Amino acid sequence: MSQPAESTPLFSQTSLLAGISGPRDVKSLPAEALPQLAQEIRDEIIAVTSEQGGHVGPNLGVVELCIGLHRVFDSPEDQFVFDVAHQGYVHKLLTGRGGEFFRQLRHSNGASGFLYRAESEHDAFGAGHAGTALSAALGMATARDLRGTDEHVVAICGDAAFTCGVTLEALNNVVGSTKRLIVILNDNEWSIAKNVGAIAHYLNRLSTNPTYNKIHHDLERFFTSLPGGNDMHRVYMKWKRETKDFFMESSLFEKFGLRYVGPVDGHDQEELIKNLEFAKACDQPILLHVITKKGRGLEAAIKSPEKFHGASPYDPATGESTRPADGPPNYQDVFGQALTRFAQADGRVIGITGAMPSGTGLTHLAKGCPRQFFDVGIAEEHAVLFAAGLATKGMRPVCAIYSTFLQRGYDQIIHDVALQNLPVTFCLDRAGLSANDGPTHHGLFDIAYLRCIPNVTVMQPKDEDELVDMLHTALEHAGPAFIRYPRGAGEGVAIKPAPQRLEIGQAEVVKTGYNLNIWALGPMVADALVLAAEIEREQGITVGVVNARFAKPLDRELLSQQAQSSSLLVTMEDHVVTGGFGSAVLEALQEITDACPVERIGWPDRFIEHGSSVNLLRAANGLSPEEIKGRILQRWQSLAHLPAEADA
Ligand SMILES: Cc1ncc(C[n+]2csc(CCOP(=O)(O)OP(=O)(O)O)c2C)c(N)n1
Repeated sequence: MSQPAESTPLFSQTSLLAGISGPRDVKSLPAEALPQLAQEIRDEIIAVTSEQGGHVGPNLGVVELCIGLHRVFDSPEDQFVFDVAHQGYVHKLLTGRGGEFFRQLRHSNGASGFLYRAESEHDAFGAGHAGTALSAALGMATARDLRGTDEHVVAICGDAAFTCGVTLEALNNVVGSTKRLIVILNDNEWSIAKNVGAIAHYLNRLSTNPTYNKIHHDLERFFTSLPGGNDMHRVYMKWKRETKDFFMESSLFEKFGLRYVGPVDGHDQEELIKNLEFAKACDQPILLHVITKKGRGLEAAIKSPEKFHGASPYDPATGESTRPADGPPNYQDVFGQALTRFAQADGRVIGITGAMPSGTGLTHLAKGCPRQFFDVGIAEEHAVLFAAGLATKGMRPVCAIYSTFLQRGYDQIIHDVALQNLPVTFCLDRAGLSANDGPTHHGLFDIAYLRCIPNVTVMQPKDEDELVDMLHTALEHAGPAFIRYPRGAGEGVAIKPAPQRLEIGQAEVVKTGYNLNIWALGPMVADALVLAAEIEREQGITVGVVNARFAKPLDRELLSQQAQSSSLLVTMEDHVVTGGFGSAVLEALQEITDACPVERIGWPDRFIEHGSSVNLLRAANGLSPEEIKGRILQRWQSLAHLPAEADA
């Protein structure tokens, strides 16, 4: 494969990138300038991500591809649908979102780390979850056909997108939906970790055995170039079908009705543009198989593709993190290590991840108990159903899936796990805010979408030691159990040598109060203790704090006792208020007693943007400690007719 001019821009000493305010500027550059543009884009991505963190590897790999797309097609009339959309930085830089906006990538007021329809008319479709591009693009192409317009629709999918069921569902529907659709398969062999499964092996065979494809592609091109080319091509394809691939095996994609072209070197700009032109002229759905190198242009990223898929700030020279975590261990590592201990002690314990071994902490299990570890690819529906099957045979499966991605497995949770009351444990990392990533990644809905399901237990630990207790409890429990916990570091508490089995549905009083009591879930317990101490100091009101532990089942006995004796109950959760833990408390109280008012503290009923930090986003959404205190006191004062503590 040819190398781009990576270290010595030849065309000009002045910045080409600075002169790009939109796709028209990309088109107006002479072809000889494109290597320099590619180099400048890589430099900018490295400069910005080394400061802010972000998806380094995926973006460095698609520089030539995105330049090619903007040279050949006309965005926004032609529409690019990027799968996951974590590789959208180059597209952003070429569509007027460079400069300071890009330098503030993933920060409040800066560019989102994903594509976002509200951010630009060039973002034809927003994303953050994998596997959505092909279906969405097919919908757009079909709408175009029905409306009688003639723009191009291009889906850009990574190789791991083809491990998603939804991508395969879309593939199954291409024939019969539209006659014109361009699919770019951006194949770098990596998901976040190495891509897994039979399709990954198949793509690997296709890309490492280019001879067959080349002969086939050359023949196709030859027939297309003859007078009446498209007719000749159709005759050739018909012949190929009728000989039942006797002479030449069709690619998998051809069996789904897409013309297959590739593999194409995704860093050879000229070749890439030629192939994109060819795809543009094609009068049937076409898949262009483009081979790219994740992290191209940054040695550290090429050496460690998994670390540099999404990296925290780093030193570009060494690849070392410039903000090493020196605080308490992350929840994900505490979970991964504890699960490994449980799995070592009990061969029935199985860990399952949907393509996120490092993010979920399951790399610990993969190392410690490889036979009890399964990476099923980006296939959350399958992960849940696979776990259900394992559970029917007496195994104790644990699905480690981020809160937001478990949304994919919802029907399987209800229909396959809960309805059959199977003992599957779900560990939902990133429950709460995932600040820099934004709305596609915040885990703010899981309590609401889970607590309405019969048979399930939903819990959240106040710290990492309680997480281990909860995992132990869930593994001993006879039905489905969900444990949610936040991104990042724990509270810094020691892990007990032997875990404690918790009583399901029993809360813990961590501070005794009088007639104002806060019921907090998860890390909100620590916040509630600080708040309680402040209110006591400033207002002389004794405030109790309960570690709720369970969003379902609730501790109705304690709730009932406190409802009788309290003037106000406050609930605090890192979740939307709508349908969340506070709503569960309200519903329960309505059945127990009408007497006790409840103030619910949680995220408001709107999608929360990306932002520089959780604290900034809290402040922007009325959830700073001061505002929470203000709300509680205001509510308390509105209840002034109730006996004050000293008078009672
Ligand atoms: C439903 C869902 N599950 C998991 C993820 C986490 N995730 C983000 S990117 C990614 C891998 C994507 O690989 P690929 O599509 O090949 O693109 P590449 O990064 O290699 O360019 C995964 C698993 C996700 N975004 N969505």
